[in-house]
Amino acid sequence: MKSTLFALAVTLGASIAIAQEPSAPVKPDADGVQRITLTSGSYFFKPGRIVVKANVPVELLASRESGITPHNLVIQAPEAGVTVDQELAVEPKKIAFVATKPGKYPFYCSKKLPFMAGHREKGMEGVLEVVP
Ligand SMILES: [Cu+2]
Repeated sequence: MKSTLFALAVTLGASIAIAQEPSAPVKPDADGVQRITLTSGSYFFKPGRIVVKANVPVELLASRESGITPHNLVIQAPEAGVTVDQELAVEPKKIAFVATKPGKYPFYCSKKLPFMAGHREKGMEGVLEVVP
């Protein structure tokens, strides 16, 4: 019985994880903007994968968990017209861009203390997937 429950919990957990990592682009709002809420903390971004349509405006509502550890959001994809370097706060910040070129671009936190692994290495990295 216990193992059945455990298997069920694992299955549920897996389907929830899949639900959080969509492969279809975000549905734009009525005003045509693709809005995505992105949260972060030590050491993750959620969701870890963002799928958007090219040449459609994107608005990320990005924030971080409360706490003293600073985090930021960096996307260096000038070839797709996207360059983001923003400090994240508990209060969500609106980050707007239009990705012009399909492809997969990493987003990450560039915070790092001397002699320590950076936040990106610790897991604060995700993928911005731009589809045609
Ligand atoms: Cu960080």
